[in-house]
Amino acid sequence: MTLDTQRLQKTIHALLSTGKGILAADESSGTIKKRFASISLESTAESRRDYRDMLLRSEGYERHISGVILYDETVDQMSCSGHTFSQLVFSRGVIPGIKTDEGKEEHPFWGPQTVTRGLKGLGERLRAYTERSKGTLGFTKWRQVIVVDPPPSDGFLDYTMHVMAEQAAWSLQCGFVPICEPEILMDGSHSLDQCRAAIERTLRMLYKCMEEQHVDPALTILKTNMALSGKDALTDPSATVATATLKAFHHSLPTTLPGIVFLSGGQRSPKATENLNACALEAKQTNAPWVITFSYGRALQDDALKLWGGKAANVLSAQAVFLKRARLNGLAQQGKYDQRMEKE
Ligand code: 5MM
Repeated sequence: MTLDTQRLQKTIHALLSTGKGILAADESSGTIKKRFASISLESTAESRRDYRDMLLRSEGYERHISGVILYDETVDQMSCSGHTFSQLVFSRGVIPGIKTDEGKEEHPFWGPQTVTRGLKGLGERLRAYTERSKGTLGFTKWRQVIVVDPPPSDGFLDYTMHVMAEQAAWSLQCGFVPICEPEILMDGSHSLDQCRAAIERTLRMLYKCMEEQHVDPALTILKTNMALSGKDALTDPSATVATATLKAFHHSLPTTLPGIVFLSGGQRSPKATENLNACALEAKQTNAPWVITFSYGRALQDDALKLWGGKAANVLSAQAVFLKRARLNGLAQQGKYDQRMEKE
């Protein structure tokens, strides 16, 4: 198989540009319904279009955002700009990508762990995405969630990371940079150290599976979480988070991996920014060979969603809040964020 390595590397380089990160706007139908319920808005094709229109037509977001992860419906949905969303994003010099997993399913014996589905017919779906987006999509994203306590079994990690590696292989073959997202969940009352151990075990397994399937990590991006205590203990100091997170990465990641993009996982927006800043500084101090940046969903969107509230009259103020979060995270990516900036 011959890969278009040059195109893949160009996409990786653009996605990992200094001062920029990725917007995760790939909420599935069930998730966006929940998000809209929090502002008492019904989730319809029209309300979803209006919401994504608000975000993706913000003036100047391309200064801080290098890529946007889209959901199936959004790829060729018409935005109010008269272009499809994938074309709209692309026209701003931002790379659109697509969530390729089809969500999680219970396994008869592995509960509470669940297994991500979506491999069946993936090659065909990817080729269709190229057509549907008129060739604008540059990357894919596949997410597997992992519960920390009780700890995942080796068999579960082996199976799910093999599936993740296989979707990466299909993505590369179809010309997309695979963003692989093992998300160690914050839910529960586990300690930060239990989380760190789960990150290390999962990532070691992921790159072992990639090796077995001839997937070159240099052509992929990792999306994962920081080492954090469970949601019941959200007071972890940023410096502790950064030390544990980078330690886990140094113990488990290949040096050829180009970059890591963090998910926010339920952290409050300013905390996610503060922790990213600490991780960026720790990465420099420990000579980490990877670019480290953000690929937040909630931590970029929460404030804007609340302010928008489904009302056209609030679009400009919601866009301003979204831009502020994107800008502050862009600064945090460079280790230049200060909490006082929240008040500016
Ligand atoms: C935006 O949320 C994404 C979609 O989740 P579902 O498939 O459950 O609807 C999710 O994949 C997202 O890309 C990551 O979890 C990062 O989002 P957060 O909110 O954790 O930063």
